[in-house]
Amino acid sequence: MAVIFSGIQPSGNLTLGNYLGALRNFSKMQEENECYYCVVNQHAITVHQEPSLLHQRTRELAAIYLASGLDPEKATLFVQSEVPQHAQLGWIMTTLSYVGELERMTQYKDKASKQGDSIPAGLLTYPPLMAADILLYRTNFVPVGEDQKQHLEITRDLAQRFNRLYGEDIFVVPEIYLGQGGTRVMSLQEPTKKMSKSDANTTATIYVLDEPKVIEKKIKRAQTDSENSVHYDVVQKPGISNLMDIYAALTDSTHEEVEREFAGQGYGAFKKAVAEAVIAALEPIQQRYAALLDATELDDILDQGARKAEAKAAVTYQRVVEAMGLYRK
Ligand code: AQP
Repeated sequence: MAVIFSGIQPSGNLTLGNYLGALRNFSKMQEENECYYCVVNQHAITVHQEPSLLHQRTRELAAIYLASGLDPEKATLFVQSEVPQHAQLGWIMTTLSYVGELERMTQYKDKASKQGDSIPAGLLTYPPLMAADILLYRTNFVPVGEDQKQHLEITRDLAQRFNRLYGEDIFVVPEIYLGQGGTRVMSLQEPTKKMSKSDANTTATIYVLDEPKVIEKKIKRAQTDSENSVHYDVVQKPGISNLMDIYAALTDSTHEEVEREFAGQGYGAFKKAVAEAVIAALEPIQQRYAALLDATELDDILDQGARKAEAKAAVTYQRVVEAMGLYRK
């Protein structure tokens, strides 16, 4: 069985980007693999989080994981801060990282540019913590969105660097798993920018928990162009191409098939179909989510998940500290 690890930050309400880029692959993978799925709250605090909101969103995100089909009998679901080896190994991976390679990360550059003169150091050291998350479980595949490719590359570099220095088989070098299409969902209002939970412009983002009427409205108002013809061209028609990506991902079709389906129809008909496809995917999740959020079962699942994750993480961490001479007796 291959080992799978992935995480999502409780840094805002989950978006359609998080769903298509990551979440929807998770439950598919649990059938035949050993899966670890994490609420990465220590990554979320690389920018300021209001404490009560962070607490609430941690629980909400866990409920969304389950509502989207994750089965705690098959996959391990846990909260990052409840497994101490993440922060411990994160520090070790930070000591192995070079400032230059961290400064080259586009996510760092994007997020740092919004922080004025006081850039939190955690934004820079986000990738070594992510590497630790993944490497602790001897992960083979990491299902993430295309935006995380660069972080996966650095994880692979750090694993190889560590193995060269301290012992060839301590870390497994993981592969990225992009799922079909390698979807990167873009903002509905600025389609050259990725759709993000932390985008202040809420009309640019479809949230997993948005009501159908809201979804319809946001898609209707999505930025397009004046051509009124559904064809794929990311440079000239980023808005319509983004909607085509979303529709293709949800209906398992290619861009050519989407173009054929909507040939001769204007953007109005196309947007209506996109909204219907999004609603059909999200409505069942929303219904299950409501029942899960307040159930004590959710705490039991997370308690048990943390214990299972720690049992595995502790084995890798012990090998790491022994290999490095980071122990006394
Ligand atoms: N727009 C996107 N398209 C495809 N995949 C996406 N992901 C995020 N946005 C898109 C994927 O969702 C997973 C979880 O992401 P994360 O919570 O770790 O952080 P992120 O990538 O920084 O996501 P956000 O929504 O943009 O959060 P904020 O605004 O807090 O930074 C990852 O697998 C990611 O690829």
